[in-house]
Amino acid sequence: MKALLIVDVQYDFLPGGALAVPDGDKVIPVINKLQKEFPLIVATQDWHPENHGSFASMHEGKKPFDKTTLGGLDQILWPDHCVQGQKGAEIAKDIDMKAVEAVFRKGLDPEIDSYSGFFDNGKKKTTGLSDYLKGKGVKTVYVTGLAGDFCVSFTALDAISEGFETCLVEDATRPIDPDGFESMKKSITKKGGKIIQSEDI
Ligand code: VGL
Ligand code: ZN
Repeated sequence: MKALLIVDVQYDFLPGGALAVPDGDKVIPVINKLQKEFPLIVATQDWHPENHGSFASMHEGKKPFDKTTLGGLDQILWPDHCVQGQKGAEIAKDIDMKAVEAVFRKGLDPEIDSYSGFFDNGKKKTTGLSDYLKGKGVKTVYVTGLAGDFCVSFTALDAISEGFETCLVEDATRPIDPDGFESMKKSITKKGGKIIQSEDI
């Protein structure tokens, strides 16, 4: 059994959003077209309280993309984004949600960031995604969405650690930083994941 994971296709990651990913909207038609190939489709949603510790606005004298530590981990500071209940946190209406069986929210704890759809960045708490997929008999996951170098890649790495055969669908994602994405793709292949194109599915 295979599952499609649609990571964080939310307005704040699309052009015009608070943390816009260049060409982020280009992933939408690719993801919608892929959906028909999958018996199980799951989405994730970055869902921060307004005082989230990953926001530069919470740290005096810091600006977005500065570095700090949060909960003992290295942390990039972001513009305020995906604030619970705000428009920017909504999953883009152009993503076809009819066949999406569940949405896993992450990033709720103000004290720690959560890039992966499976665990927070300290691997302290699970979102429940791994057990959910295993309970459905999923063996292979295909990871899509935004941003390629952060939440998509961290989700893929955790999927590998959780024992799933893992494919990152390159044309169904876009990165914030292309160089960062190149090194994340190398980490994924080194751990046994695959980088594929949607036409390979
Ligand atoms: C993301 C940075 C901060 C993502 C979420 O979805 O890739 N990136 N929060
Ligand atoms: Zn976030």
